[in-house]
Amino acid sequence: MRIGIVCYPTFGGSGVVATELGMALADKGHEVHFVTYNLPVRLDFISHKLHFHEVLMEEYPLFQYQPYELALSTKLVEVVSKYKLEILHVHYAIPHAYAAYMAKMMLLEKGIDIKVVTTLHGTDITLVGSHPSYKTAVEFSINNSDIVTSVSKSLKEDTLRLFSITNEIKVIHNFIDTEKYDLELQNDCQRIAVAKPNERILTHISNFRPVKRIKDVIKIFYKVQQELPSKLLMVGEGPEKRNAELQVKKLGIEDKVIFLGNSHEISKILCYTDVFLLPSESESFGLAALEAMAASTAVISTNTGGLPEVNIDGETGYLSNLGDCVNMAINAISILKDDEILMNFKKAAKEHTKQFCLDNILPVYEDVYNAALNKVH
Ligand code: GMT
Repeated sequence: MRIGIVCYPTFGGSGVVATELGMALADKGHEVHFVTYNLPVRLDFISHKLHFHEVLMEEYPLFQYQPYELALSTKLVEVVSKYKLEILHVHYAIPHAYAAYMAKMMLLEKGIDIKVVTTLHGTDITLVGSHPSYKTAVEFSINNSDIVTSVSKSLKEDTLRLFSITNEIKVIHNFIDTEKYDLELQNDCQRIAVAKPNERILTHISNFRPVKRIKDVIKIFYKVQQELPSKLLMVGEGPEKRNAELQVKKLGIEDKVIFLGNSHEISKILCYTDVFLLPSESESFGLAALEAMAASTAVISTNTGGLPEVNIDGETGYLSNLGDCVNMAINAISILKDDEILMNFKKAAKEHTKQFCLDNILPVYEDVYNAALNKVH
């Protein structure tokens, strides 16, 4: 198949899923064209079946905000026509589903019937999409996509609750290339570079936005390090990072918290992590938690959104109510205080990721593309 993928090219979860999916499809022989404003951060040009088309913006003094959807839909018309694409798979509804709909309409005028698959990822529905400034257009683009998928049951329920949806929504969980993490675990993990042999390692990875509750990450770790020798690795960049650094300084734990910034070496960092902290306010799925689990890491998270579909309470880690840092710290300590308990949680976490492995999920997306191609309006 010839497939166009539209996504954010940044470190956010939707861009990661879109990129990993595109690379896997190309590996399987499909022709994949990424259309976005920058090269996606996880894109590895390992296949001649992978192409990248940059959406270029024109500066003009009149524009306070540049019309990205206009440039994107124009580029989509060009790429679909030139490379005879059959499917446009857009990740994150805003503004991608809207731009894809506009491209579809323009292409119909040229006699081309491009099929649009929209995957909802989370904040495009829960935080941003349902805002009165965007809601009507987001609802319209969801209802007018050929096929709509969401990355969790919880996100599907949120979408049905927040919008008037007339289209079907198919749940396809996010996935992981488990082999990549298996390989890393077999290698020497370089744990010694970040912690002493008697110290436990806790990690948080995100884009440090308010929804991730970075303050809670530090609060939980503060309690853990009072009980057990430990280190906290903070991976990522974003608006809450400066406050987190100040909080760490104020608490006097600067020697125990390491801020690593954005990283392309997530599997290497996770391979020596004992517990992953994700106390998010909302999380449609929690791809970072799944990545941690694939690296045999127990997860301490909130029970919000789709997290209970990924992290199984008392088995792969623990779930707590939003903001209950005391409970999250108690849970983390209960896992970390004993080698055997820790080992059991790590094993269970790894085992649980098998159902999310790439080989299971990829054919589901291929079926979705075939269903879209067979759709007649
Ligand atoms: O908030 C992020 O970390 C980025 C955001 C995105 O859309 O890029 O993530 C959302 O999509 C991920 C991939 O499907 C999910 O794993 C995240 O849970 C979801 N984030 C939220 O719902 C807050």
